[in-house]
Amino acid sequence: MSQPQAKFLKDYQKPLFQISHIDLDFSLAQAQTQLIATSKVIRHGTHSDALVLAGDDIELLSVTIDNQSVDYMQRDGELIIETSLNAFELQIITKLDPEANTSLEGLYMSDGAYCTQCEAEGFRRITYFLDRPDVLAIYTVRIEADKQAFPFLLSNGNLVDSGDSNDGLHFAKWHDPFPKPAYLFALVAGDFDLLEDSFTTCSQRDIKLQVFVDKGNLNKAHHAMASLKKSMAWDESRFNLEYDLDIYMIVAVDFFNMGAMENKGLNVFNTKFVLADKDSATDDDYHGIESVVGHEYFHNWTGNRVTCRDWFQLSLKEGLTVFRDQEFSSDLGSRAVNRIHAIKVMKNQQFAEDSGPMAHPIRPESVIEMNNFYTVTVYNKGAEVIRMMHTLLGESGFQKGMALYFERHDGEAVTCDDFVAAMQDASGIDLAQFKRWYSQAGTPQIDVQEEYNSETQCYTLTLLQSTPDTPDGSAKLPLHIPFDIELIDVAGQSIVNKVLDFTQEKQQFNFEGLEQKPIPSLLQNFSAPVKLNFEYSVEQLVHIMRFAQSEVAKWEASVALFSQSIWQNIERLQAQQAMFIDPRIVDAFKGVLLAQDLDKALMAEILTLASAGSLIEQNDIVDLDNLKIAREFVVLEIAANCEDELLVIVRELAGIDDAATRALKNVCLALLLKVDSNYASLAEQQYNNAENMTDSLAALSALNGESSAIREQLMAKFEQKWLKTPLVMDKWLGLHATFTNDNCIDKLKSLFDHEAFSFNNPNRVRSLIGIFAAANTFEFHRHDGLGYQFLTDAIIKLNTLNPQVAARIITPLIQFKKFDLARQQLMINELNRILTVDNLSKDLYEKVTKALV
Ligand code: 7ML
Ligand code: ZN
Repeated sequence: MSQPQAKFLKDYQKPLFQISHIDLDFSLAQAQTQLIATSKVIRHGTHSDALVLAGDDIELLSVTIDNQSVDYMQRDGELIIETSLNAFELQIITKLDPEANTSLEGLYMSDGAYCTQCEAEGFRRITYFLDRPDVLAIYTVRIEADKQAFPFLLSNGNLVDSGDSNDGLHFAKWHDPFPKPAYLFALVAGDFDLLEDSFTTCSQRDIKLQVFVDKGNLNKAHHAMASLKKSMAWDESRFNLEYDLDIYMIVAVDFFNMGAMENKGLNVFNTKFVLADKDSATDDDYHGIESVVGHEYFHNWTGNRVTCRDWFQLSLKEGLTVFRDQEFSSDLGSRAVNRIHAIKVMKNQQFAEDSGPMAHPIRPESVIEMNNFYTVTVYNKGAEVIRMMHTLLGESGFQKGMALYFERHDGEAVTCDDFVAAMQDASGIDLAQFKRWYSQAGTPQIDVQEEYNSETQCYTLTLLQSTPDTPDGSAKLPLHIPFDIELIDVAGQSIVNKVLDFTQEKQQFNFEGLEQKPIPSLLQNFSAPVKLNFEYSVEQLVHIMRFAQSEVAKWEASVALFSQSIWQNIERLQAQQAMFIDPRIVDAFKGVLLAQDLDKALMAEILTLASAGSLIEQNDIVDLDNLKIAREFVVLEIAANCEDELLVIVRELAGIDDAATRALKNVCLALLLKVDSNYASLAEQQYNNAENMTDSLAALSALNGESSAIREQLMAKFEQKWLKTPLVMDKWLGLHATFTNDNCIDKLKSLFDHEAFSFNNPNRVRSLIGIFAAANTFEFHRHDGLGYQFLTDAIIKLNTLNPQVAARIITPLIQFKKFDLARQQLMINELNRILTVDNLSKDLYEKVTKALV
């Protein structure tokens, strides 16, 4: 078999044909689905090349042009039609097998309902087509199916016809007036409960809003509906963007590879990001739903009205839409806490990707399997790049840029360069150097030196930037870096608060007239996606925690304090010295517990001590065994020295119905259980008194550090209560996956046969296997290699069932360079085992081969 080939951005060519209209006529039936696709095709320019359409895994029944049969050729994944006509009607009849489609791409069944997922290249699993985002067509879709089994027949746009036909069948016809690329097409047919509402836009148009959920879940759809209405109002007030169709539908399905999909007028969502009530969903779940509903809604302008020219431009819509959903969450909730979450994703996940074998720029130059590029780099670093432009232009300059972008490109398929050009032209700010962020992979490091001259009263910061080489070979030129700083005096007063324009490889910044050496708070608010290398003293960090104006800076300082202590103790262990914690560090955390003026959600963030996984990302190589010992020691020292304060909080805040209060109380509870396992009774009490899922789950999670009778008993109780609620059982599976115990893997293997688990459902696989590999650091990296083996066995099984999910959960296995040689060898052995699998998917092939070079 020939090996999968990469495609390159530099090879982009305009489409040879345009398809202006397409009519899709679906006959959905249990055994087989037939689709008649009728397109208006127009030749672009004067060439005489054949029409080449993409198609995957579909059975071709007939091809006609202007009602006449034609000659065609098929080679792998393509249908080639020779014609000399310049404009013609092309009709293609195909047969599909959605029941057998476990990949959840194209047309498939989710729990008895038909649904589709076409981004990025799934439409070619439905019919032969110019399946590329720069081909925009007007869609008319007719769906016919059994009326009883499939009472709702949905597609994009407006319903223009519907009725009954023979033999218990009925039909619906939808028309979407907005030309769109094939990846935004959607079809859903099934039986649902329907929540309806409406929204009046700024120009007084009434929009019908519909949320479709599995039967019996109507009472869990209200938060998603409320989130949708907030999203619509926010996009009008902050971005001046109004909704354009008369109806907006969201369908929640159980089987879905990603979070959700922004199909025009008909979003399809993973149930995880729709269904919620107090008993079954945590505060984090509520927050996640609001942000994903927002994300998909915001795509209507950033993605749908203006779309991508080609898939290398994915960050054009995703980076921008993540930035928009982050701003939405920040405007509605706590800006600091939202920022901290975004920073954690960058430091814990994106930095890892950027230093591993899959490193790529936010606009990749080459791709084997597009599904592998829905990454934290394209999405989250992409959003950081947009955020830096926002920092450089300010809110009003940025909004002018957005307005110009829509004025120029509404209805078009464009590039990241087009976006930056609009920002530059609208603001007058030169972004030529800034654009390097789009083509350079890797995380830049900024080394900072400070100098204070008491005679001249001048304080100098010297900044040096460099980016390590990455396997993609992209250039590493100096970047335009907005570097946000605060200088604080010894009394805690703010002296300087500004964003430095750091553009050279090495640059000095002088601050005159300072009577004393100030304390610098650097890279505030994570103003650029870079690694900061500055040797803060304990004293400086404690000062920042007390006095910095920025809440995010306080949190960053607390992370640095905690981390420093761990690195020092690892060194002590390596030198066979006793471990030790600086009492000023303990005091700093105690100070947070006792603080009267700090937001509780921020206190909770500070007291959520950095995970092993995030510590691993701070250094190039890591001594994992000593990391475990040192982290346990430092956590215990902090917790034990704060025992009284922790107890007060846990007791006083119990039962208060507020998310931030719960977060603080629950992190304190977890710390108490580190101090003394007798506090398990507190967790038990909380579980038994809990009136919401946040508190129930926090109690179980606090008990997850070691095996105990109480844990066993409560886990069994939880299982019994929630056995028939899959999304809640995902939490239970996740607790097993993060159990820090020698028997963890054996237990996980036994859960493969549990009725709540199925390899066919991505949510289940992520909860049991994905979370284990990504979050149970020390069990995954066991010396005997059983963790790697466990993951690899699952990946091999998923290779045929669902390649996308298989390739997503492999991430921790390909990032092996940080670990000792013995572990590296074990990981490499497993990757080699994957390479020997028959019919290895392109998804896994790309990641494994890149890891093994
Ligand atoms: C990001 C999505 C995909 C993949 C959703 C699929 C999407 C592509 C889709 C942030 C918030 C919610 C979902 C996603 C996400 C990976 C992540 N177009 O809308 O980007
Ligand atoms: Zn998106």
